[in-house]
Amino acid sequence: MTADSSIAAPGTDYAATASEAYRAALKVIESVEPRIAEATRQELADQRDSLKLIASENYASPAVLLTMGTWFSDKYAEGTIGHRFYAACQNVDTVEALAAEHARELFGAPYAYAQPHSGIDANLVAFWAILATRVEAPGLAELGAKHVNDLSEADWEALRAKLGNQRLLGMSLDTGGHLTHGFRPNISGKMFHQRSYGTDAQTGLIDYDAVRAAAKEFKPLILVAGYSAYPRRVNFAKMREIADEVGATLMVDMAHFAGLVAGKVFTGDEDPVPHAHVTTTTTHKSLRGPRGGLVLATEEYAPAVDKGCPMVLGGPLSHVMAAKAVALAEARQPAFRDYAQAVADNAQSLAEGFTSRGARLVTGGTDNHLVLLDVTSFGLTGRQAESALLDAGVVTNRNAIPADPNGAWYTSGIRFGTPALTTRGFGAAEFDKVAELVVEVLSNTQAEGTSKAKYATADGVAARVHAASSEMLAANPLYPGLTLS
Ligand code: DSN
Repeated sequence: MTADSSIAAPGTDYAATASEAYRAALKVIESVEPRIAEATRQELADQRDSLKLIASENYASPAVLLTMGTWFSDKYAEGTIGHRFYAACQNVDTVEALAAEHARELFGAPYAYAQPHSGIDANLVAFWAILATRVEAPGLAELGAKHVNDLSEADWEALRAKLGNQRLLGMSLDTGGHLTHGFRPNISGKMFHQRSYGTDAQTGLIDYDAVRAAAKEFKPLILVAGYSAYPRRVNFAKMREIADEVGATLMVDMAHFAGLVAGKVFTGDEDPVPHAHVTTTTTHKSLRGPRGGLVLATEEYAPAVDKGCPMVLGGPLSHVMAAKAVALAEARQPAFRDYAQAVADNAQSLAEGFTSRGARLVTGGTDNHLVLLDVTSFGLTGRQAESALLDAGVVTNRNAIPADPNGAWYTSGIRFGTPALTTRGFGAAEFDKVAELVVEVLSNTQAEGTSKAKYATADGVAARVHAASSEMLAANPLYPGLTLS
């Protein structure tokens, strides 16, 4: 592992201390439910021995992981800092205030809210805060006692009418947007009148003139920018201009690339925080923290965001907020900038590794942390490619590509991300080798008949690729020095 991307930095006995802590923890778990202790050991072994290329995953430091395993988990603390619905929240106040302070300082945001349990929760807080700030919405209780799953389309129509027929314009799922950006089966596509903007059919890039035209015609209350599977940077200054032209609130979901913002790889027009009214993120992807969410906001939206609980959230996960504070403190260290730059550089190397071997990438390349490979040129669906790669110890996820002929289940793409293996110390040479191994698997795999799921890989290929990747993984160990026995 290179010193620059290390997650095992502080103290020479760090690995030994973490080993001791985990051995003790596993011993305690074993005494109650040995199968959970065993699964926990096995998960580490499996993660150590696979090429983790899922763009939304990473490896948090032992400091972050250990912070989650405490008695803060036992505390209820609904409310906000200094104003709780439960007694004895003084230590939770300390934790939440520190997480928010680190987030404000790291991202240069006027206000930060550390309670969301996930990215979806962060987006829900943002939606309701924007509605609460901009629309005088009557209470949802008016809909009566129906369970939300029982609402008919007519009920949703009535609900939208009560909320003032509000509109949301976000990036379409097949061009890289997220479910929560207005996808029809998601709550965001139910509670709002939604419309999507896509990407240019030739280049695969966001066409800002087309976004502007859609915004002018549709006049959304909320313009959502951000993505889960778009391999390029976004000009958030332009997005803000468009939002201002139509009187929309600009909400940016930076869940995928928050680490590149924190690490100052994305600056100026590419840094969403100074441009967006509300910015949401997860903390566990490129930001390399615990599983959870954050909301950043301007002064105007802060009071409504601060009501995330009880508006849409229950009791905060105080143990996770504590871990967010630790992870954000790590991300404020100079080494995190080196890490973030390496994530972006490594994605370039991976992309070039693919294109130089004749593979087709959506948009032709990348300038962020992810690469979207179109596997139709290998005669495969995303599902077949994902399974064949997994057989060889390469962990990826299938993903739709623009106008995907195979839909969102089978898909025609594989999404690769560099944050996790960069944490292990992989550099440009290793990522080029990763591209070579992936191409070796896919070019030796064939669809079986007309099935979109069945496939066959030539004998010996998976084992050969797994052996080659194991060598690279051994040279860049996960949690170096950490031993469980
Ligand atoms: N599941 C996340 C991802 O993989 O991008 C988004 O929610």
